[in-house]
Amino acid sequence: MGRANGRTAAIARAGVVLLAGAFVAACGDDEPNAGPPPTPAARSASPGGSRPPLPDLGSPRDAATGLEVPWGLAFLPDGDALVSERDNARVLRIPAKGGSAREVYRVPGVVAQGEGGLLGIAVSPNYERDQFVYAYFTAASDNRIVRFRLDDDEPRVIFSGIAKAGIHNGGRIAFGPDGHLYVGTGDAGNPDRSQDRRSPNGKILRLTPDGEPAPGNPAGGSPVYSLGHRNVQGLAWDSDERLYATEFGQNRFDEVNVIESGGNYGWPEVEGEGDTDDGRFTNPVVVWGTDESSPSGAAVVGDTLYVAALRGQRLWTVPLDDGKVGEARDGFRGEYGRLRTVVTAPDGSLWLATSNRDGRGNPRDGDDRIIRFPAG
Ligand SMILES: [Ca+2]
Repeated sequence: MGRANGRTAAIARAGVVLLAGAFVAACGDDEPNAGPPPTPAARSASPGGSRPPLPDLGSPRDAATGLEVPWGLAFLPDGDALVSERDNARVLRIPAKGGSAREVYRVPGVVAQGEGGLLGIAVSPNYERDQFVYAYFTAASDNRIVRFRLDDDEPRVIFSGIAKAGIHNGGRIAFGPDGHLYVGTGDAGNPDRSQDRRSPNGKILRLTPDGEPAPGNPAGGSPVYSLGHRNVQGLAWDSDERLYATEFGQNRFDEVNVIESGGNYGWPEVEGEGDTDDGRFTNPVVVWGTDESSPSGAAVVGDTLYVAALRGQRLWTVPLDDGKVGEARDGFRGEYGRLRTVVTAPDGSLWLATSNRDGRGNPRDGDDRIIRFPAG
């Protein structure tokens, strides 16, 4: 499937760049409360009853407060949430019906430094049968992925050797609709890794639930699914099983990419939209100025992509239409501070995690928090 979305995407980019120009001065990290009131997302105008209702962004409720740098968020089949805390390596369980979060696991061997620590978390799609939980974390020597049961002391390392650094550790993991585990990694400060097909850094990896290269990957026996990424921390699929990934830019442009198997997304040759070198590189479908976004988490509900922005301190809402994107709109600008993660729950609600205790934010009372927006 090609990127037949040029015109719409170009319009979206024009809109976003315009927004960027207007708001850059007011919305840096130093002014977390700047900006007008949040803009609730428009309800889906899609005809037909098959689309799930969009979450009601006008009805926020705290699902958990008093957290410390929540990073990964995933749901158990009963609707309870698991959240990982970056710096203290805890996994907490948040009851679906409300109530306080309680520690259910602590991942051994986590070395939290800079942006590294306990990062993404995922729940096995066969959890009712195998009870497996997956976590991506920064260890003493590398970034790695482990699998464990909540009542099991010893996690099993299923993938290791992802270079680590104080920055650009990637860390998002999520099971795709094909049942394989997708992993967003970063260049760990060495951009050359992103174009090196032998390196797991600066890639999206696709693994079996046992951590092996998934069958059907572009190069047999390789975990690499796509390359040329700088630092991927958001992964989400639409109803047609298209994968969207968010990525931090360096100085100028953050990106949303539609990920194709074997695609090369340009870093470090290209940041944002640029010369594709006769089709060798794939351009993003959305670009933002880094002040506007620094996009970490991503989620899709129906035909809408939500992106949680750290430095931009807002929730982006991007309409999707059969692989094309409409104009991105933002909400909650500065209201909750830095936003790390956004995930759709089994009941259709949208959960949003702050990151104000990560050393770059201004914590409010109750931070960090996870905010739940009910299905509309
Ligand atoms: Ca790119």
